[in-house]
Amino acid sequence: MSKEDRSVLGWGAFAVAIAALFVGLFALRDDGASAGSESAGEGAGAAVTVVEVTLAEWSITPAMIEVPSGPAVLRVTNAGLMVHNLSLPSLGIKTADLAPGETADLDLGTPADGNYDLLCDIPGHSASGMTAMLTVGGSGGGGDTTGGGGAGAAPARMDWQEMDRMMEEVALEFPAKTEGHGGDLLEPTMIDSDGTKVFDIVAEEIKWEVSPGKVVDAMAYNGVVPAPEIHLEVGDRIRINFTNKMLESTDIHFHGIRVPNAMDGVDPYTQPVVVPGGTFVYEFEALEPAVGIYHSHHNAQEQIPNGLFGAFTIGEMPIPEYLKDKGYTKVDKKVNMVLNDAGTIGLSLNGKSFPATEPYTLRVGEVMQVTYMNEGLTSHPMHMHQPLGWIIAKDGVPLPSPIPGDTFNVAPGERYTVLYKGTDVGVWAWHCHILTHAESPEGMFGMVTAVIVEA
Ligand SMILES: [Cu+2]
Repeated sequence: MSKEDRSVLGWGAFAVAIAALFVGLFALRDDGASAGSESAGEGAGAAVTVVEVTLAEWSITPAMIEVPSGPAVLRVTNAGLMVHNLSLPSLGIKTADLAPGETADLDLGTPADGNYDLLCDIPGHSASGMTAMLTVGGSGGGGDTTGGGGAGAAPARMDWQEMDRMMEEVALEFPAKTEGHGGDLLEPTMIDSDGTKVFDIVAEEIKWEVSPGKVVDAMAYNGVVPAPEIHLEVGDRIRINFTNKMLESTDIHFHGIRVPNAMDGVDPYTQPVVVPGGTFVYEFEALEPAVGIYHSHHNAQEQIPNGLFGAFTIGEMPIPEYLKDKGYTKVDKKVNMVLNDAGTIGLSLNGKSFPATEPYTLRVGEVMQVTYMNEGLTSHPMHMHQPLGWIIAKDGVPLPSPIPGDTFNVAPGERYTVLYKGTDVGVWAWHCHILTHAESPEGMFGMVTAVIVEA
């Protein structure tokens, strides 16, 4: 009783659906005469109904689609800014993931009369509102006679006990176990005789479990999302032996790291593209402290959200004197939190969606340094219920004086380094405050975790 209950039947949407239906039918008559004649022997009812469907953040328009009995095609256009698809789970069919501006036909064949849920199955998107309902053969030709059915079709409200039960069920799963853990520190494969730290990085297409049972086609460096963190000290030399084992070309850009132009990873300008099976060697010196990211710079709007990102840090961000005076004398725990909202992985913290996100523990008086890194396509105001945070660095540049807050808005590409000191005991929620990135009528999901402060 979930999806249909959430879709709202507005008469406007209904009219749009009907209009789209007729446009589709006429279009078919215009160009489909010869194709139609092939199946003319099948007689009446063989005409294919074509309905235009538009995807965007966070809607499927029209939300109520009605087609007569018989063969039907949904012509799906992604008018949004992110990758979306249109899935009809009960028939096991869906479009490919559509980039912004792309159109694809979803051939329904000849579906049985009845109601079908439609949704974008990219994680988080249906919960954010990308659902619709398809009715086949429901009202037939006589629109007026459905008046009686209209009462039944009115959006029923989910009963509150059911809502509470689903929310509690998800909440109690946290922290749920899933396969794979990303973001751990990467050890050099070897140290060269001249002291150069050598790392091997392999880009591969993998299966990644985002939340319990939700396994997606991801792209990953060294098999995990986020990629393992590369950490250097100022003055270190680094050599990265990079191999592309994916089925498409790629390269690596060192976002926020000072490198020679030839190492900037922007094919075809600074290097040749690394084709499937190809390799490239990145080599440079760590010149100054940095809080950066390494990620793809090729088909990046897909490759990055699908998983090709990892932290790249050099040296440490200093604790401002102002905070030292307030008892922030040393960092006891360091956390990178990579934010994502798109691609196959979708709304997630460090490659996992609630309840599979990682909780963090902190004792009263201990200081946790968190670096938010946004590798998604939209901003995320990250909110911790307790304790208060202080921004000490923006994009790896120490601030002259720290900025306090309980919510820090992190735009795509930005990194904020924040200090939190354990203050009041408890399990404190920690989530993105764009609420559709964190909650749904079926419970919390996506960009939610917790910090557990112990005595
Ligand atoms: Cu968000």
